[in-house]
Order: sequence, then structure tokens, then C-alpha cells
Amino acid sequence: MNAACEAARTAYPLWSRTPWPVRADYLKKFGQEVERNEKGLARIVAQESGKALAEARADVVEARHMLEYAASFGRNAIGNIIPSEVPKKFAFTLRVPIGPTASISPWNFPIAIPTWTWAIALVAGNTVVFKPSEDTPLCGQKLAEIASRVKFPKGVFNLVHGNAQTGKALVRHRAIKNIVFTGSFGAATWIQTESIRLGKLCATEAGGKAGIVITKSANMDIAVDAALKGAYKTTGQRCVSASRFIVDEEIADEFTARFVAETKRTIRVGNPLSPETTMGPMINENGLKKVERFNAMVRRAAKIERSGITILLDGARARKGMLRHGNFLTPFIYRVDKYNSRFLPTQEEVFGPHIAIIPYRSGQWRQAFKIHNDTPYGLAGAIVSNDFEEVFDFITLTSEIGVRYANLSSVGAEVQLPFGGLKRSGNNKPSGAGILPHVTHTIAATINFGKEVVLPQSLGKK
Ligand code: UN1
Repeated sequence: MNAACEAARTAYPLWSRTPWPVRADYLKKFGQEVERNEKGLARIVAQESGKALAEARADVVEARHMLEYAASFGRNAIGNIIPSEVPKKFAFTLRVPIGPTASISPWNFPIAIPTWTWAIALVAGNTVVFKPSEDTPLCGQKLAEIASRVKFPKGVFNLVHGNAQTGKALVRHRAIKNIVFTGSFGAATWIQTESIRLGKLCATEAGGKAGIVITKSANMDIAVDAALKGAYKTTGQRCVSASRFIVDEEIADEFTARFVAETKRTIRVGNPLSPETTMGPMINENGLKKVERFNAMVRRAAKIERSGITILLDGARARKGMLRHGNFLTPFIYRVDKYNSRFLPTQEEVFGPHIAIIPYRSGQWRQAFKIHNDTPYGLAGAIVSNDFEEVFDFITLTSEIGVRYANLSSVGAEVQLPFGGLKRSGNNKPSGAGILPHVTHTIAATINFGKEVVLPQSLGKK
């Protein structure tokens, strides 16, 4: 790791002075290589992260989109011309890189999310030390192999493997000036604190507890489809996974019946490489145990009289055939008829197929929005409604989340939009299209073309 950070430091001066369009060409080639290797990469994603094959392919496609998008920055404006009150003074802004950048990325999008953190950073002139998750090292390795095929100058793109200990050492290394991180809230908080202490910059993306509000006017087909896609993609292990469906009580029974029936009909837990599989395993034993702990909490609560909690589909470890050897879990769905802010399973990120259906008093959609916002997280969420006012209010006024959807699911972000959350979901520095300001400094530059020094604010000639 020390060698990687020193290499990034040594390569930085030359790379940061390389023209943007030249740097962008490397990213363009990177994108082409990813496209050429799409099938092979997707297979590795499925094998290593457990995502179903179609989703694994989407992960690779999203990475290519990010690389193409980053490359486009090579031929874009990188600043503004700004008027000055002093004649013959020319003022403008310029984006300059920050320095060697640590990129620490998670296993749930092992090809796409790394590119979110380093593709634009590289085009902008930063050198990178990339640490993939210890759960998906081969995906990280494959990205580094592509980096060496596109022949970045030595030291521009570096890879280190390791766990949290490596990550911590990387954050603390004196060559590193900026950290771009996606992962857990705990790790994000540590990085933010440590960055302040060491005078570094950082952009963090942390967890979520996405909800979908379904009002009386909702198109029920959209509601059920959005719910299924939000709940089960990546086995509920997306930071945008929907785990709370807040439904008008008048349609709650219909929604519940259809959602549970569709879950049983369409969710096939199994080998991610098999085309019938719609839900692969949990990433590891710890991830599985965390979901089981939350499932057990709900089971305990359901036994208490008048708790208002009913289990609709009891999830468990899959025991069929070979599945018992892996971290396979089936969906857990419950209904919460007496909503309570202190009930941890509807507050905390569970990161798995653990779903609460929460009915609200009919017509009281503002109440539903309150429940929607009633978590410490604020990443993504959605409303399903055919009422203009409800949609307008949710999207523009009320919801406390960074990625807002209407008549869609909470998953499915695209790279050309900013991606980031409020509250515990990060430090307000979105990635995706939002990352450029966090991998560059915006410099104010002023050039005098006159023969005397004239100051603004009428300080004039004296
Ligand atoms: C994440 O959940 O960790 O919006 C990222 C989506 C993906 C990215 C999710 N494009 O579902």
C-alpha cells in the first residue's frame, strides 16, 4: 500500500499537467475494454458478489456508462468567465485536481461503483489508489488489469487489496489528499472524522433505508412492480433497496396480497449463474446473520399482544439441496399496523430481503411522508401516485432524500445524474454526475491586462 501511495504521489505532477482531452482518452479506451469484456466481467460479478446474472451485466453496463461519461469531460467547459468591476481585468474559474485520491468501494456494485469514485477523478487530473472490497477482490483485480491494458502512465492508477485495516491505513497515508468512499455509515463516519483531523478532503456515500409511498390514487400495477424491483434486486443489498412500503390503508390489503403473491411467484432464490434465478445469496455470513437478527426482532414483536405486527412471509435460510451450503435467504415480509418510531427494524438499514408494509390513515398522505422521512437515512425513495399535488409535494418539498422518484422504484439510478443522500447517507457530496466538485478545487483566477493596479470596491488608484 505504501508503494501504491508513493507511486500515486510520484505520478501526480505530470498527470495533473496532462491536457484534459488526453486524460479523457484513457477513460474512453477503458470504457471500450469494459464493453469488450462485458460477458466475462458479468460472470465474475455474479460469481463473486452473488448478483443474479442479468443484474451483474447491468453492473458492468453502468460502469461503461460512467467511463463514457467521464471521458466526455475531456471536451467540456471546465470553468466560467466572470465579469469584473475593474476594466481590463479578466476573471475566470478553473477546475484543478486535488491530488492522489483514495477510492474505497463496496462489493454490491463491484464494477460500477469503483468507476463512480475514480473515473471523473482521473479525467480531472488526480492519480488514484483504488481499494476494492475484500468481498469482491477479483472484480477489482479485473479493473486494474484493464487499467494496465489501456496503459495509464505508471503510478496514475494503483490497486491495493485488503480489509478495513488496509482502508484505514490508506486514508491515513500522507500521500493521500482526498478520499472518495462508498460503504457503511460507520466507516463513512470514521473517514469523515479522520479526514478533518488530518486536513484531508473526503466524499462519502453511506447507507439508506428507502421507502415507497403508495397513495390511494396509485396505479396498482406500477406500485407492485416498483415494490418488487426495489425490494429484491441485489437481494435487498443496495443502499437504495426499498424495505418500507407506506400504503394508504384503503388499498393496503390489495397491495399486500398482490405483493406477497408476486414475491412467491417470481422470486427464485438460487445460483446467480442460472438464468431462472432472480435472487442470489447474501454476500457473506455476517450479512446473513444481520438480516436474521432483524427478522428475529420482528418475530418477537409479533408475539406481543396488540403490537400491530403481523408476519406475512417468514424468511429463512434456504435449505434446499446445494443452497444450504451458501448464504441464501428467502424474503421476510411483515405488516406494521401501529407505526412506532422506536421500532428498529423499520428504522435501521437491514441490507437484505426484509420488508415492512406500513399502512397509513386513508387520505392522510402528509402523514405517510412523515413516516417516509422517519429514519436516520436519506438516500433514495419513491412515491407511486396519480395525484399531481402528492407527487409535487413529495418530489420538491417534503421528502428528505437525495434521489427522488415518482411512479418508479427506488432503484435504477443513472450515472449522468448526481447520486447522494442526506442525513446519515453521506456527507452531502453526491457521486455519479455530482462528483466533479469533490475531486477538484474551483480556482478563482484573475489576470490584469492594464498598465496599472486597480482594486475593486472603488479603492481606485490611490
Ligand atoms: C447502491 O445502491 O449501492 O440505483 C447503488 C441503482 C444503481 C446504483 C445503486 N444504479 O440501483
